[in-house]
Amino acid sequence: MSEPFHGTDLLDVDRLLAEDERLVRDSVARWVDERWMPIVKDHFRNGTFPLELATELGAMGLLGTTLVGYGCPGLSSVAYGLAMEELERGDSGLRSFASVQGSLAMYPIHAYADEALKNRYLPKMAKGELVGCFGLTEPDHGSDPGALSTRAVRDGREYVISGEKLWITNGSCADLAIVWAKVDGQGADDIRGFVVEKGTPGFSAYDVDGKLSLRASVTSGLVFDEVRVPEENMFKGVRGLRGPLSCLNQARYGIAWGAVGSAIAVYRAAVDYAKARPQFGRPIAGFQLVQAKLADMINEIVKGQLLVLQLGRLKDAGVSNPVQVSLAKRNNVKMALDCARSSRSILGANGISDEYPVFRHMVNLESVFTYEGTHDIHTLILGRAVTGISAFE
Ligand code: TGC
Ligand code: FAD
Repeated sequence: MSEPFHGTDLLDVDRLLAEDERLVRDSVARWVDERWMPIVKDHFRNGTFPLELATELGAMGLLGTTLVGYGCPGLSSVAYGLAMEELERGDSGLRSFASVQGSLAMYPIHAYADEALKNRYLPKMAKGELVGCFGLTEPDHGSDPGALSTRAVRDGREYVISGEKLWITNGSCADLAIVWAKVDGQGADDIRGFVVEKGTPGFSAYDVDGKLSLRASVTSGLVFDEVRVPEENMFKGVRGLRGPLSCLNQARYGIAWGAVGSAIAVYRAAVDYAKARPQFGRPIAGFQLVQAKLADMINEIVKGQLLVLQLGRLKDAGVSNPVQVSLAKRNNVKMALDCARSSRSILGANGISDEYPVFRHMVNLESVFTYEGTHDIHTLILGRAVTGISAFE
Protein backbone atom coordinates (compact mmCIF):
# COMPACT_ATOMS: atom_id res chain seq x y z
CA MET A 1 0.00 0.00 0.00
CA SER A 2 1.43 3.39 -0.94
CA GLU A 3 1.54 6.45 1.34
CA PRO A 4 -1.79 8.34 1.03
CA PHE A 5 -1.97 12.02 0.03
CA HIS A 6 -3.61 13.84 2.91
CA GLY A 7 -4.43 17.29 1.56
CA THR A 8 -6.56 18.66 -1.24
CA ASP A 9 -3.77 20.53 -3.05
CA LEU A 10 -2.59 17.63 -5.21
CA LEU A 11 -1.03 19.99 -7.76
CA ASP A 12 0.78 22.17 -5.19
CA VAL A 13 -1.17 25.30 -6.15
CA ASP A 14 -0.01 26.63 -2.77
CA ARG A 15 3.37 27.25 -4.40
CA LEU A 16 1.75 29.92 -6.60
CA LEU A 17 0.63 31.97 -3.58
CA ALA A 18 2.55 34.81 -1.94
CA GLU A 19 3.45 34.59 1.73
CA ASP A 20 0.92 37.27 2.75
CA GLU A 21 -1.83 35.45 0.82
CA ARG A 22 -1.06 32.23 2.70
CA LEU A 23 -1.12 34.14 5.97
CA VAL A 24 -4.62 35.48 5.28
CA ARG A 25 -5.86 32.03 4.29
CA ASP A 26 -4.35 30.30 7.30
CA SER A 27 -5.62 32.82 9.83
CA VAL A 28 -9.15 32.66 8.41
CA ALA A 29 -8.93 28.85 8.39
CA ARG A 30 -8.01 28.85 12.08
CA TRP A 31 -10.88 31.19 12.91
CA VAL A 32 -13.34 29.01 11.00
CA ASP A 33 -12.16 25.90 12.82
CA GLU A 34 -12.16 27.49 16.27
CA ARG A 35 -15.08 29.93 16.18
CA TRP A 36 -17.45 28.67 13.49
CA MET A 37 -17.28 24.89 13.30
CA PRO A 38 -18.38 24.30 16.91
CA ILE A 39 -21.60 26.32 16.40
CA VAL A 40 -22.63 25.79 12.79
CA LYS A 41 -24.73 22.68 13.36
CA ASP A 42 -26.97 24.36 15.93
CA HIS A 43 -27.38 27.48 13.81
CA PHE A 44 -28.28 25.37 10.80
CA ARG A 45 -30.80 23.39 12.85
CA ASN A 46 -32.31 26.53 14.36
CA GLY A 47 -32.27 28.57 11.18
CA THR A 48 -30.20 31.37 12.70
CA PHE A 49 -27.04 33.32 11.92
CA PRO A 50 -24.73 34.41 14.79
CA LEU A 51 -24.73 38.14 14.09
CA GLU A 52 -22.41 38.70 17.05
CA LEU A 53 -19.58 37.31 14.88
CA ALA A 54 -19.86 40.23 12.45
CA THR A 55 -17.35 42.32 14.37
CA GLU A 56 -14.90 39.40 14.43
CA LEU A 57 -15.20 39.11 10.64
CA GLY A 58 -14.59 42.85 10.47
CA ALA A 59 -11.54 42.63 12.71
CA MET A 60 -10.06 40.02 10.34
CA GLY A 61 -10.58 42.36 7.37
CA LEU A 62 -13.23 40.15 5.76
CA LEU A 63 -15.85 42.88 5.24
CA GLY A 64 -15.05 45.02 2.20
CA THR A 65 -11.70 43.20 1.96
CA THR A 66 -10.50 44.65 -1.36
CA LEU A 67 -11.89 48.16 -0.90
CA VAL A 68 -9.41 50.96 -0.26
CA GLY A 69 -9.85 53.79 2.28
CA TYR A 70 -12.73 54.49 4.71
CA GLY A 71 -11.32 51.93 7.16
CA CYS A 72 -11.36 49.11 4.57
CA PRO A 73 -8.42 46.68 4.39
CA GLY A 74 -7.46 47.09 0.70
CA LEU A 75 -6.19 43.51 0.32
CA SER A 76 -5.67 41.77 -3.02
CA SER A 77 -8.43 39.90 -4.84
CA VAL A 78 -6.51 36.65 -4.40
CA ALA A 79 -6.22 37.14 -0.63
CA TYR A 80 -9.94 37.94 -0.55
CA GLY A 81 -10.73 34.82 -2.59
CA LEU A 82 -8.70 32.58 -0.31
CA ALA A 83 -10.58 34.02 2.68
CA MET A 84 -13.94 33.32 1.01
CA GLU A 85 -12.80 29.75 0.30
CA GLU A 86 -12.12 29.23 3.98
CA LEU A 87 -15.39 30.84 5.09
CA GLU A 88 -17.41 28.66 2.74
CA ARG A 89 -15.53 25.57 3.90
CA GLY A 90 -17.33 26.48 7.12
CA ASP A 91 -20.72 27.11 5.50
CA SER A 92 -22.12 28.90 2.45
CA GLY A 93 -24.19 31.04 4.84
CA LEU A 94 -21.03 32.38 6.47
CA ARG A 95 -19.49 33.29 3.12
CA SER A 96 -22.83 34.77 2.03
CA PHE A 97 -22.76 37.13 5.00
CA ALA A 98 -19.32 38.43 3.99
CA SER A 99 -20.20 38.55 0.27
CA VAL A 100 -23.34 40.57 0.80
CA GLN A 101 -21.72 42.97 3.23
CA GLY A 102 -18.55 43.56 1.20
CA SER A 103 -19.47 43.06 -2.44
CA LEU A 104 -23.15 43.95 -2.54
CA ALA A 105 -23.59 46.60 0.15
CA MET A 106 -20.19 48.25 0.72
CA TYR A 107 -18.98 48.06 -2.89
CA PRO A 108 -21.78 50.20 -4.39
CA ILE A 109 -21.46 52.77 -1.60
CA HIS A 110 -17.70 52.88 -2.23
CA ALA A 111 -18.07 53.03 -6.01
CA TYR A 112 -21.16 55.19 -6.52
CA ALA A 113 -22.17 57.16 -3.40
CA ASP A 114 -21.05 60.68 -2.51
CA GLU A 115 -18.42 61.34 0.14
CA ALA A 116 -20.89 61.98 2.94
CA LEU A 117 -22.52 58.55 2.56
CA LYS A 118 -19.14 56.81 2.25
CA ASN A 119 -17.93 58.41 5.46
CA ARG A 120 -21.19 57.72 7.26
CA TYR A 121 -21.43 54.03 6.47
CA LEU A 122 -18.20 52.41 5.27
CA PRO A 123 -15.96 52.60 8.37
CA LYS A 124 -18.66 51.05 10.56
CA MET A 125 -19.57 48.46 7.92
CA ALA A 126 -15.90 47.43 7.62
CA LYS A 127 -15.87 46.80 11.36
CA GLY A 128 -19.12 44.84 11.26
CA GLU A 129 -20.86 47.43 13.43
CA LEU A 130 -23.37 48.19 10.68
CA VAL A 131 -24.80 45.42 8.47
CA GLY A 132 -26.05 45.93 4.91
CA CYS A 133 -28.23 43.99 2.51
CA PHE A 134 -28.81 44.17 -1.26
CA GLY A 135 -32.32 44.27 -2.67
CA LEU A 136 -32.49 43.52 -6.37
CA THR A 137 -34.69 40.40 -6.71
CA GLU A 138 -38.47 40.81 -6.49
CA PRO A 139 -41.26 38.26 -6.18
CA ASP A 140 -41.92 38.50 -9.94
CA HIS A 141 -38.42 39.39 -11.21
CA GLY A 142 -35.40 37.18 -10.51
CA SER A 143 -33.19 36.29 -13.47
CA ASP A 144 -34.47 39.33 -15.36
CA PRO A 145 -33.81 42.22 -12.96
CA GLY A 146 -34.10 44.73 -15.80
CA ALA A 147 -37.88 44.23 -15.52
CA LEU A 148 -38.03 45.06 -11.80
CA SER A 149 -41.08 46.99 -10.71
CA THR A 150 -40.04 48.83 -7.51
CA ARG A 151 -40.47 52.56 -8.16
CA ALA A 152 -38.79 55.69 -6.77
CA VAL A 153 -40.71 58.90 -7.45
CA ARG A 154 -39.09 62.26 -6.90
CA ASP A 155 -40.93 64.61 -4.51
CA GLY A 156 -39.00 67.82 -3.90
CA ARG A 157 -35.66 66.87 -2.35
CA GLU A 158 -36.80 63.33 -1.54
CA TYR A 159 -37.55 60.10 -3.36
CA VAL A 160 -40.58 58.02 -2.44
CA ILE A 161 -39.91 54.28 -2.85
CA SER A 162 -42.69 51.70 -3.27
CA GLY A 163 -42.34 48.02 -4.02
CA GLU A 164 -41.24 44.66 -2.68
CA LYS A 165 -38.02 42.64 -2.67
CA LEU A 166 -37.73 38.92 -1.96
CA TRP A 167 -34.98 36.44 -1.11
CA ILE A 168 -32.78 39.11 0.41
CA THR A 169 -29.80 37.83 2.42
CA ASN A 170 -29.44 39.65 5.78
CA GLY A 171 -32.62 41.59 4.99
CA SER A 172 -34.23 41.52 8.43
CA CYS A 173 -30.99 41.95 10.40
CA ALA A 174 -29.53 44.73 8.25
CA ASP A 175 -29.10 48.29 9.43
CA LEU A 176 -29.32 49.53 5.86
CA ALA A 177 -30.57 48.22 2.53
CA ILE A 178 -29.18 48.92 -0.93
CA VAL A 179 -32.37 49.06 -2.98
CA TRP A 180 -32.60 49.09 -6.77
CA ALA A 181 -35.66 50.90 -8.12
CA LYS A 182 -36.78 52.63 -11.29
CA VAL A 183 -37.07 56.41 -11.45
CA ASP A 184 -38.75 58.31 -14.29
CA GLY A 185 -39.65 55.46 -16.68
CA GLN A 186 -40.07 51.70 -16.93
CA GLY A 187 -36.86 50.75 -18.75
CA ALA A 188 -33.74 49.11 -17.34
CA ASP A 189 -31.93 52.40 -18.03
CA ASP A 190 -34.11 53.98 -15.33
CA ILE A 191 -32.74 51.76 -12.55
CA ARG A 192 -31.06 53.69 -9.72
CA GLY A 193 -29.66 52.56 -6.39
CA PHE A 194 -30.71 53.94 -3.01
CA VAL A 195 -29.61 53.52 0.58
CA VAL A 196 -32.57 52.95 2.88
CA GLU A 197 -31.92 52.83 6.61
CA LYS A 198 -33.70 50.45 8.95
CA GLY A 199 -36.44 52.28 10.84
CA THR A 200 -37.35 54.57 7.95
CA PRO A 201 -41.18 54.86 8.05
CA GLY A 202 -42.85 52.50 5.57
CA PHE A 203 -39.84 50.13 5.36
CA SER A 204 -40.26 46.67 6.89
CA ALA A 205 -38.64 43.25 6.59
CA TYR A 206 -39.77 39.71 7.36
CA ASP A 207 -37.98 36.36 7.32
CA VAL A 208 -38.64 33.80 4.59
CA ASP A 209 -40.33 30.79 6.17
CA GLY A 210 -39.71 27.12 5.40
CA LYS A 211 -36.20 27.42 3.99
CA LEU A 212 -34.41 24.05 3.60
CA SER A 213 -31.13 25.50 2.34
CA LEU A 214 -28.73 28.14 3.70
CA ARG A 215 -30.39 27.76 7.06
CA ALA A 216 -27.47 29.39 8.89
CA SER A 217 -28.18 32.61 7.00
CA VAL A 218 -30.93 35.21 7.25
CA THR A 219 -33.12 35.38 4.12
CA SER A 220 -35.87 37.97 4.00
CA GLY A 221 -38.52 39.88 2.16
CA LEU A 222 -38.40 43.70 2.14
CA VAL A 223 -41.48 45.88 1.85
CA PHE A 224 -41.38 49.54 0.81
CA ASP A 225 -44.63 51.37 1.39
CA GLU A 226 -44.05 54.93 0.23
CA VAL A 227 -40.66 55.10 1.93
CA ARG A 228 -39.17 58.61 1.82
CA VAL A 229 -35.40 58.96 1.51
CA PRO A 230 -33.38 62.15 0.97
CA GLU A 231 -32.09 62.67 -2.58
CA GLU A 232 -28.52 62.31 -1.21
CA ASN A 233 -29.30 58.62 -0.60
CA MET A 234 -29.47 57.91 -4.32
CA PHE A 235 -26.22 56.79 -5.99
CA LYS A 236 -25.34 59.53 -8.41
CA GLY A 237 -22.39 57.61 -9.83
CA VAL A 238 -24.36 55.01 -11.80
CA ARG A 239 -27.65 54.39 -13.56
CA GLY A 240 -29.13 51.39 -15.38
CA LEU A 241 -28.60 47.67 -14.88
CA ARG A 242 -24.84 48.24 -14.89
CA GLY A 243 -25.16 49.42 -11.25
CA PRO A 244 -26.42 46.19 -9.67
CA LEU A 245 -24.60 43.96 -12.18
CA SER A 246 -21.26 45.55 -11.31
CA CYS A 247 -21.87 44.61 -7.66
CA LEU A 248 -22.82 41.08 -8.67
CA ASN A 249 -19.58 40.85 -10.56
CA GLN A 250 -17.68 41.31 -7.27
CA ALA A 251 -19.87 38.87 -5.35
CA ARG A 252 -19.83 36.19 -8.06
CA TYR A 253 -16.04 36.30 -7.97
CA GLY A 254 -16.08 35.55 -4.23
CA ILE A 255 -18.60 32.75 -4.72
CA ALA A 256 -16.37 31.08 -7.32
CA TRP A 257 -13.64 30.84 -4.65
CA GLY A 258 -16.07 29.97 -1.89
CA ALA A 259 -17.46 26.98 -3.76
CA VAL A 260 -14.00 25.42 -3.73
CA GLY A 261 -14.17 25.60 0.07
CA SER A 262 -17.46 23.71 0.14
CA ALA A 263 -16.04 21.11 -2.23
CA ILE A 264 -13.00 20.66 0.00
CA ALA A 265 -15.21 20.18 3.07
CA VAL A 266 -17.29 17.44 1.46
CA TYR A 267 -14.27 15.77 -0.15
CA ARG A 268 -12.44 15.57 3.19
CA ALA A 269 -15.52 14.12 4.84
CA ALA A 270 -15.81 11.49 2.11
CA VAL A 271 -12.15 10.43 2.31
CA ASP A 272 -12.23 10.15 6.11
CA TYR A 273 -15.48 8.24 6.07
CA ALA A 274 -14.47 5.87 3.28
CA LYS A 275 -11.26 4.95 5.07
CA ALA A 276 -13.03 4.34 8.36
CA ARG A 277 -16.13 2.49 7.12
CA PRO A 278 -15.70 -1.27 6.59
CA GLN A 279 -18.10 -3.27 4.41
CA PHE A 280 -17.51 -6.69 2.91
CA GLY A 281 -14.54 -7.07 5.23
CA ARG A 282 -12.53 -3.95 4.26
CA PRO A 283 -12.77 -0.17 4.19
CA ILE A 284 -15.06 1.02 1.43
CA ALA A 285 -12.13 3.27 0.35
CA GLY A 286 -10.64 0.08 -1.07
CA PHE A 287 -13.42 -0.39 -3.64
CA GLN A 288 -12.84 0.90 -7.12
CA LEU A 289 -16.21 2.64 -7.44
CA VAL A 290 -15.57 4.64 -4.27
CA GLN A 291 -12.05 5.49 -5.40
CA ALA A 292 -13.42 6.69 -8.74
CA LYS A 293 -15.73 9.11 -6.92
CA LEU A 294 -12.86 10.43 -4.78
CA ALA A 295 -10.60 10.74 -7.81
CA ASP A 296 -13.25 12.73 -9.67
CA MET A 297 -13.66 15.04 -6.68
CA ILE A 298 -9.98 15.83 -6.16
CA ASN A 299 -9.56 16.19 -9.93
CA GLU A 300 -12.27 18.85 -10.13
CA ILE A 301 -11.21 20.62 -6.93
CA VAL A 302 -7.68 21.10 -8.26
CA LYS A 303 -9.03 22.45 -11.57
CA GLY A 304 -11.40 24.78 -9.70
CA GLN A 305 -8.53 26.10 -7.57
CA LEU A 306 -6.42 26.87 -10.63
CA LEU A 307 -9.37 28.56 -12.32
CA VAL A 308 -10.05 31.01 -9.50
CA LEU A 309 -6.39 31.69 -8.88
CA GLN A 310 -5.87 32.71 -12.51
CA LEU A 311 -9.06 34.78 -12.38
CA GLY A 312 -7.82 36.46 -9.19
CA ARG A 313 -4.48 37.27 -10.78
CA LEU A 314 -6.30 38.83 -13.76
CA LYS A 315 -8.53 40.79 -11.38
CA ASP A 316 -5.56 42.06 -9.39
CA ALA A 317 -3.93 43.12 -12.66
CA GLY A 318 -7.15 44.98 -13.55
CA VAL A 319 -7.77 42.96 -16.72
CA SER A 320 -10.55 40.52 -15.76
CA ASN A 321 -14.02 40.75 -17.31
CA PRO A 322 -17.54 39.66 -16.27
CA VAL A 323 -17.63 36.71 -18.70
CA GLN A 324 -14.61 35.19 -16.96
CA VAL A 325 -16.39 35.67 -13.63
CA SER A 326 -19.48 33.90 -14.99
CA LEU A 327 -17.32 31.04 -16.22
CA ALA A 328 -15.74 30.63 -12.77
CA LYS A 329 -19.00 30.92 -10.80
CA ARG A 330 -20.75 28.48 -13.12
CA ASN A 331 -17.96 25.91 -13.14
CA ASN A 332 -17.04 25.95 -9.48
CA VAL A 333 -20.53 25.94 -8.01
CA LYS A 334 -21.59 23.03 -10.24
CA MET A 335 -18.35 21.28 -9.38
CA ALA A 336 -18.97 21.72 -5.65
CA LEU A 337 -22.57 20.55 -5.94
CA ASP A 338 -21.44 17.44 -7.83
CA CYS A 339 -18.79 16.77 -5.16
CA ALA A 340 -21.38 17.19 -2.40
CA ARG A 341 -23.81 14.75 -4.04
CA SER A 342 -21.04 12.24 -4.63
CA SER A 343 -19.72 12.60 -1.08
CA ARG A 344 -23.23 12.16 0.27
CA SER A 345 -23.52 8.86 -1.58
CA ILE A 346 -20.23 7.62 -0.12
CA LEU A 347 -21.53 8.29 3.40
CA GLY A 348 -24.57 6.10 2.79
CA ALA A 349 -27.30 6.67 5.38
CA ASN A 350 -24.92 8.80 7.44
CA GLY A 351 -24.83 11.14 4.46
CA ILE A 352 -28.22 12.52 5.38
CA SER A 353 -27.28 13.18 9.02
CA ASP A 354 -26.06 16.53 10.31
CA GLU A 355 -23.41 14.67 12.28
CA TYR A 356 -21.45 15.18 9.06
CA PRO A 357 -21.15 18.46 7.10
CA VAL A 358 -22.00 16.94 3.73
CA PHE A 359 -25.77 17.24 3.49
CA ARG A 360 -25.63 20.79 4.88
CA HIS A 361 -23.17 21.80 2.17
CA MET A 362 -25.19 19.96 -0.46
CA VAL A 363 -28.45 21.75 0.27
CA ASN A 364 -26.64 25.08 0.70
CA LEU A 365 -25.12 24.68 -2.73
CA GLU A 366 -28.60 24.42 -4.24
CA SER A 367 -29.03 28.08 -3.26
CA VAL A 368 -25.56 29.04 -4.44
CA PHE A 369 -26.36 27.33 -7.76
CA THR A 370 -29.43 29.62 -8.00
CA TYR A 371 -28.41 32.98 -6.59
CA GLU A 372 -26.11 35.56 -8.14
CA GLY A 373 -27.31 34.36 -11.55
CA THR A 374 -28.55 30.80 -11.90
CA HIS A 375 -26.30 28.20 -13.47
CA ASP A 376 -28.39 28.46 -16.63
CA ILE A 377 -28.13 32.26 -16.76
CA HIS A 378 -24.33 31.97 -16.61
CA THR A 379 -24.53 29.36 -19.37
CA LEU A 380 -26.35 31.93 -21.49
CA ILE A 381 -23.84 34.68 -20.60
CA LEU A 382 -21.08 32.37 -21.87
CA GLY A 383 -23.22 31.45 -24.88
CA ARG A 384 -23.64 35.12 -25.72
CA ALA A 385 -19.91 35.70 -25.35
CA VAL A 386 -18.90 32.92 -27.73
CA THR A 387 -21.63 33.45 -30.36
CA GLY A 388 -22.25 37.16 -30.17
CA ILE A 389 -25.99 36.34 -30.06
CA SER A 390 -27.99 37.16 -26.93
CA ALA A 391 -30.52 34.55 -25.82
CA PHE A 392 -32.14 37.12 -23.51
CA GLU A 393 -33.68 39.40 -26.12
P1 TGC B 1 -26.80 43.52 -20.37
O1 TGC B 1 -27.16 44.19 -21.65
O2 TGC B 1 -25.95 42.32 -20.39
O3 TGC B 1 -26.11 44.58 -19.39
C1 TGC B 1 -26.73 45.79 -19.04
C2 TGC B 1 -25.63 46.71 -18.57
O4 TGC B 1 -24.89 46.11 -17.49
C3 TGC B 1 -23.52 45.90 -17.85
N1 TGC B 1 -23.14 44.59 -17.33
C4 TGC B 1 -22.27 44.41 -16.33
N2 TGC B 1 -21.53 45.28 -15.63
C5 TGC B 1 -20.72 44.80 -14.68
N3 TGC B 1 -20.67 43.49 -14.38
C6 TGC B 1 -21.42 42.59 -15.04
N4 TGC B 1 -21.38 41.29 -14.72
C7 TGC B 1 -22.26 43.03 -16.07
N5 TGC B 1 -23.12 42.44 -16.92
C8 TGC B 1 -23.65 43.40 -17.68
C9 TGC B 1 -23.51 45.95 -19.36
O5 TGC B 1 -22.24 46.35 -19.85
C10 TGC B 1 -24.57 46.99 -19.63
O6 TGC B 1 -24.01 48.27 -19.31
P2 TGC B 1 -24.44 49.58 -20.14
O7 TGC B 1 -23.71 50.68 -19.47
O8 TGC B 1 -23.98 49.29 -21.53
O9 TGC B 1 -25.95 49.68 -20.04
O10 TGC B 1 -28.15 43.25 -19.64
P3 TGC B 1 -29.14 42.09 -19.89
O11 TGC B 1 -30.50 42.58 -19.52
O12 TGC B 1 -28.94 41.48 -21.24
O13 TGC B 1 -28.62 41.08 -18.76
C11 TGC B 1 -29.10 39.88 -18.78
C12 TGC B 1 -28.57 39.04 -17.61
C13 TGC B 1 -29.46 37.84 -17.58
C14 TGC B 1 -27.14 38.61 -17.89
C15 TGC B 1 -28.60 39.79 -16.26
O14 TGC B 1 -29.85 40.36 -16.08
C16 TGC B 1 -28.27 38.87 -15.09
O15 TGC B 1 -27.10 38.68 -14.77
N6 TGC B 1 -29.31 38.27 -14.44
C17 TGC B 1 -29.12 37.49 -13.23
C18 TGC B 1 -29.67 38.26 -12.06
C19 TGC B 1 -28.89 38.00 -10.81
O16 TGC B 1 -27.75 37.54 -10.83
N7 TGC B 1 -29.44 38.34 -9.69
C20 TGC B 1 -28.75 38.25 -8.44
C21 TGC B 1 -29.46 38.98 -7.33
S1 TGC B 1 -28.44 39.27 -5.92
C22 TGC B 1 -28.16 37.78 -5.25
O17 TGC B 1 -28.49 36.76 -5.73
C23 TGC B 1 -27.41 37.82 -3.99
S2 TGC B 1 -27.14 36.31 -3.26
C24 TGC B 1 -26.29 36.89 -1.95
C25 TGC B 1 -25.55 35.91 -1.14
O18 TGC B 1 -24.36 35.63 -1.44
O19 TGC B 1 -26.14 35.47 -0.12
P1 FAD C 1 -36.30 32.61 -12.04
O1 FAD C 1 -35.62 33.78 -12.64
O2 FAD C 1 -37.79 32.58 -12.03
O3 FAD C 1 -35.76 31.29 -12.76
C1 FAD C 1 -36.40 30.02 -12.60
C2 FAD C 1 -35.74 29.05 -13.58
O4 FAD C 1 -35.88 29.54 -14.92
C3 FAD C 1 -34.21 28.93 -13.34
O5 FAD C 1 -33.81 27.61 -13.59
C4 FAD C 1 -33.63 29.84 -14.40
O6 FAD C 1 -32.30 29.47 -14.77
C5 FAD C 1 -34.61 29.64 -15.55
N1 FAD C 1 -34.58 30.75 -16.47
C6 FAD C 1 -34.95 32.04 -16.25
N2 FAD C 1 -34.76 32.78 -17.34
C7 FAD C 1 -34.25 31.96 -18.29
C8 FAD C 1 -33.84 32.12 -19.64
N3 FAD C 1 -33.84 33.32 -20.25
N4 FAD C 1 -33.39 31.04 -20.32
C9 FAD C 1 -33.33 29.84 -19.71
N5 FAD C 1 -33.71 29.61 -18.43
C10 FAD C 1 -34.16 30.66 -17.74
N6 FAD C 1 -31.46 38.34 -4.48
C11 FAD C 1 -31.10 39.61 -4.10
O7 FAD C 1 -31.41 40.59 -4.78
N7 FAD C 1 -30.39 39.82 -2.95
C12 FAD C 1 -30.02 38.81 -2.13
O8 FAD C 1 -29.35 39.04 -1.11
C13 FAD C 1 -30.40 37.48 -2.50
N8 FAD C 1 -30.10 36.44 -1.67
C14 FAD C 1 -30.61 35.20 -1.95
C15 FAD C 1 -30.46 34.17 -1.01
C16 FAD C 1 -31.01 32.92 -1.26
C17 FAD C 1 -30.90 31.84 -0.21
C18 FAD C 1 -31.66 32.66 -2.49
C19 FAD C 1 -32.20 31.29 -2.78
C20 FAD C 1 -31.81 33.66 -3.42
C21 FAD C 1 -31.29 34.95 -3.15
N9 FAD C 1 -31.50 36.01 -4.04
C22 FAD C 1 -31.13 37.29 -3.70
C23 FAD C 1 -32.33 35.81 -5.24
C24 FAD C 1 -31.60 35.14 -6.40
O9 FAD C 1 -30.68 36.02 -6.99
C25 FAD C 1 -32.65 34.68 -7.40
O10 FAD C 1 -33.30 33.57 -6.79
C26 FAD C 1 -32.05 34.29 -8.73
O11 FAD C 1 -31.56 35.42 -9.42
C27 FAD C 1 -33.07 33.55 -9.64
O12 FAD C 1 -34.28 34.22 -9.68
P2 FAD C 1 -35.65 33.40 -9.40
O13 FAD C 1 -35.47 32.64 -8.14
O14 FAD C 1 -36.75 34.39 -9.49
O15 FAD C 1 -35.75 32.36 -10.57
